[in-house]
Amino acid sequence: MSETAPDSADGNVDSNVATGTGDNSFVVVANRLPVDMIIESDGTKSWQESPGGLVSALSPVLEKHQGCWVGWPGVTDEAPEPFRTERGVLLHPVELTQHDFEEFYEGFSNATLWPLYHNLIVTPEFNRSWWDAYRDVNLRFATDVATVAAPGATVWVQDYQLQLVPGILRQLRPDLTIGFFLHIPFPPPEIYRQLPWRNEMLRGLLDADLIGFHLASNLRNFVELCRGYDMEVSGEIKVREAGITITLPNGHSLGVGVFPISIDTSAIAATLAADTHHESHGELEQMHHNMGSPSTVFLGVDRLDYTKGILQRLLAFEELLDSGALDPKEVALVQLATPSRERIDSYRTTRSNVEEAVGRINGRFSQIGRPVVHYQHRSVTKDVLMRYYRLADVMLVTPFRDGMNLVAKEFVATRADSSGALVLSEFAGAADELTQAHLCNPFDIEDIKKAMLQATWGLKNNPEAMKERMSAMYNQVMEHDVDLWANAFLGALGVLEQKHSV
Ligand code: GDG
Repeated sequence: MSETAPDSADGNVDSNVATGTGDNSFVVVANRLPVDMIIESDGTKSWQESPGGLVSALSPVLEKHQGCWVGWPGVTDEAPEPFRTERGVLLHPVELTQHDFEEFYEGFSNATLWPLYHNLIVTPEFNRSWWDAYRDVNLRFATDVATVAAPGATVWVQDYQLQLVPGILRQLRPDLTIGFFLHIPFPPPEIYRQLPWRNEMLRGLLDADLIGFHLASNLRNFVELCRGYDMEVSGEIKVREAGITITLPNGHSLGVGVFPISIDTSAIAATLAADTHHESHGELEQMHHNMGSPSTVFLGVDRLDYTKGILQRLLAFEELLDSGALDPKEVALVQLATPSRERIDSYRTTRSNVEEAVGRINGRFSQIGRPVVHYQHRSVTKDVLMRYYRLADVMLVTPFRDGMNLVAKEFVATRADSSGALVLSEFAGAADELTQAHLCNPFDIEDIKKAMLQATWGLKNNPEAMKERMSAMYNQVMEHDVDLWANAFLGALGVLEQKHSV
C-alpha cells in the first residue's frame, strides 16, 4: 500500500498562540494530571492520586526535573487555576466539558483507539463525531502547552489520547523540541489501517522529534506502516536509543526508538523500609490472618479492564480447585481491581463477568468466614498495595495484551529476598525483560493453569531454582528503573536536537 499523508496535522490552529509566553523549560502533557479532583456532595473539593501506569511512571520524573504537567483534572466543566504540588511540580489543568469527556475520552480514546491498539480484543467503534471531539480536545491541549512552554522548551507528549498534539504544536511553536511516548502497544499496520482517520493521526505524530515505544515489536509495526507511505527509513532498532530515523517527503526527520518503561525502585525501597515499622505492629500478619492464613496466596492487581485477563485467571483458579489440584483450605486468591472507565459498555460487561465468577467460585469452594477469592473493587493506597505484594506467594499478571505492565515489575521489586513467583502473560510487554517468569498464553486456560501449578509446585519443591529465577528478575528491574527510561528518552531527544536540556 502506498498513501500520501496530508500536509498538515490539523488546520484549525489559532496563530495568536504562536509565541512562547510561558517560562517552563520542561513540559509534560498527558490526558490526566497525576491527581484527580474529587468533589463531595457538599461541594468540598480535594485531590487524590489518579490511577494507572502512566502516572506511576511519570510522577517521579516530573518531580526530579521540577517540570510543568499539563493535563485534565479528572472532573468535567472545571479547570482550577494552575498550582504547584508539595513536591515542586507545576500542575496546569485543562478543562474538558461533559461532551468532551464522553466523545474524546470515553469515545474516541477508549472505545476506538484503545481496543484498536490492543489488537481488537473488543471491536473498536468508529464514530465521526468522536473524531471531531478528539481533534478539538487535542487542539486545546496543544494550545495550553504553547502558552506555558518557554522559548525553546522541551515538551514530552504522552500516549494515545494526544497523538495530534505534536503536529499542532509544531505549527504553533516551531521552536519547541517535541517528544512523544506511546504507553500502549502499537498494532500491526493491517489493524491500524482500519482507522478511518489513519492519515491525519499518523501525520500528527510524525511532527515529533522523537517517538518512543516500549518494545521492538511495536516499533517494527510503526516503521512498516511508515514504509507504506513511502517514507524513508534508515538505521536499526536500538534499545534506549533513537536507532531509527524516518524522513518525511517534506524533509522533516525524526528519531524512533525502543524505551521500555519501568518503575521507581527507590520509592518502593523507601516504602518497604518504612513498613518495617508497621510489621512490628503485626500489620502484615494481621492481613494474612484476615485471609484465613492460607499457605499459598495468589494475587492479581489491575485496573478493571478487559485487556488484563482477570476473568481468565479466575477461571483457571476455579478449574484448579475443581480438579483438586489446589486445595481451597490451603490457598486464597486476592484480586484488587481498580475502578476504570466505568460507563463504557465493554468495561461494565467485564466487571459483571468478573464479579459473577468471584461469586460463583466463593459459592462453590469457600467456607463461611473464609472466602477463597478476596475481591476488592476499590483503590488502595500505595503503602497498602506494597503490603499485598509482600504477602503474595504467586503474582498473577495475565493480560491478553499490555504495553508493559508495571504491576509485574512492582511485585518483583518487593522481592529483595528472591521469594515468590511471577506468572506472566507472554503478551505483556514486561515478558520481554522478565524472561524468568512463569510465562503463559492468556488465551489458553490450560496454559495459565500449568503456569500457576508450576509456580506453586516450584515454591514448595524446588525453592533454590525459584530463588534463582526471582533473583534474576529482581536484578533486571533494579538495574532498569524509571530514571533510566526517562533519561534515555530525554537524552535521545536532546542528542537529536543538540540544543535543549532539562
Ligand atoms: C498503561 C499501559 C503500561 C493499580 N491499582 C492500584 C494502583 N495501581 C497502580 C499500579 C501500577 C499502575 O497502577 C498500573 O500500571 P500498569 O502498567 O499495570 O497498567 P495501565 O494502567 O494499563 O498502564 C501499561 C503503563 O501505562 C505505563 O506505560 O505499563 O501497559 O496499559 O503502577 O501500582 N495504585 C494504587 N492503588 C491501587 O489500587 N495506589
